[in-house]
Amino acid sequence: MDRTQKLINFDPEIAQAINQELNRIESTLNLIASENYASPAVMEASGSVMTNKYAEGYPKKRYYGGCQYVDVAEDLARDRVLKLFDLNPEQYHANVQPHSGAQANMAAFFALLEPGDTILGMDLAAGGHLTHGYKINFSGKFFKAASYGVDPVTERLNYDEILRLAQEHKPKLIIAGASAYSRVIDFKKFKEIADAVGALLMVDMAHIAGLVAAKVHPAPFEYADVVTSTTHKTLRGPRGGLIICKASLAQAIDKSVMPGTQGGPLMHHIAAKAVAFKEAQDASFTIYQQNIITNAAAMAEAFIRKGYRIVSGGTDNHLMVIDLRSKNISGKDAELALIKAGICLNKNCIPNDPAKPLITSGIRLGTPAITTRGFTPKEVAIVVDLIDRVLTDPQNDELLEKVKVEVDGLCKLFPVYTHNSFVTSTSSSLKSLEG
Ligand code: DSN
Repeated sequence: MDRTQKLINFDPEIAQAINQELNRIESTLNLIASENYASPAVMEASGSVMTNKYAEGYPKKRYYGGCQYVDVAEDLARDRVLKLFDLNPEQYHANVQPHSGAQANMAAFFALLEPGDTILGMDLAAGGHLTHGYKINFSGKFFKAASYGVDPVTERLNYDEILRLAQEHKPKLIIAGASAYSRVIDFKKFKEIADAVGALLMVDMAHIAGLVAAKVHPAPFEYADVVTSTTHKTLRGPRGGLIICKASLAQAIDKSVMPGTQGGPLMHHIAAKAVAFKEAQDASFTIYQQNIITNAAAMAEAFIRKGYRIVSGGTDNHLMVIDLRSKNISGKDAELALIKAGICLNKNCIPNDPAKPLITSGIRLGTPAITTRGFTPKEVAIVVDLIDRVLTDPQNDELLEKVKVEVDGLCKLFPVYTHNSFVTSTSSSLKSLEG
């Protein structure tokens, strides 16, 4: 009896929920910019017997016996992630234990800062991350958080203004990185600003880690003291976090992860991270990342042709935020109508949004997941058409049902996991969309 059948027999309710989630994945267009589909190999490792092992500490320095095999997994994960980003292990150190991006950021802050120190990060409302100083997050409660936004005209980072804010607030740490910013981030400029005010620089590259690995977005490592990331967005691994730092900070970072902010590491997830880092070293991964950008650019252009306003006028990366005010629909209502039609994305604030955060004037769209499915600009044009039809007549249930049928048909042509399709769709990403 295989593992799935055992679960069905023992716990049909959970087995059914998992099966329904699989069906949702297969039949929904996923445009959530921070999600992706992990490979069967990644999921095999994360569902493995390594879930059982307590391994507080680090390879060969554990507080528990019997860690010889999980040590292999953690050593491979640490070595592979440095190799993936072309980093010399004598100069850089990786910690692959953070359970999530938030945990990675918490550990990094507590390694570099004392409670009450000042940090300067991107405002959540302008496209920043929750853990970069939002007032009701730990980062805004333990630290004095100042924030920068985007230029009101260009809707891009204004490095002169960030410098001015850094001079005003004198932060001990400046944080670069965003969750809803569609333009290249200039890490060199951030380093110059940090140096000008004597601050440390942390880069949270969670959204763009896959793009950085494939060298389609500039890398932050030579400029940042510490780089944090998640492993499940463009990087397409299991859910989780990681930290890469200059070798001189290795001890401080390791101590801050365990015992500072975490206990036993999730060794099954660390094994799965190692698998994902191996996958990301394959030539097909570079082409996949290039295809994500090609698809995002095609999507932005198609929306602009239909009269939509993209925040900052377009995208250089895997995502975009659309300002829906001229379409007379809120982000919340757009999200609700689109999900009825089988299209999944999230409402999102636009810069200086007049609407409340649970309503919003915009939506955020990303191409990592549909590109994993094998979509090309041809399918992207169809997706934009479907979205436009929904947003033009969001109360029309008959139309939403009709679009849902078309979404279902499109999804069936590009299955994610069924019939070994993951192998097919990833190998289809071997083909450059620009060629
Ligand atoms: N919550 C994640 C996102 O969707 O971007 C990271 O902040």
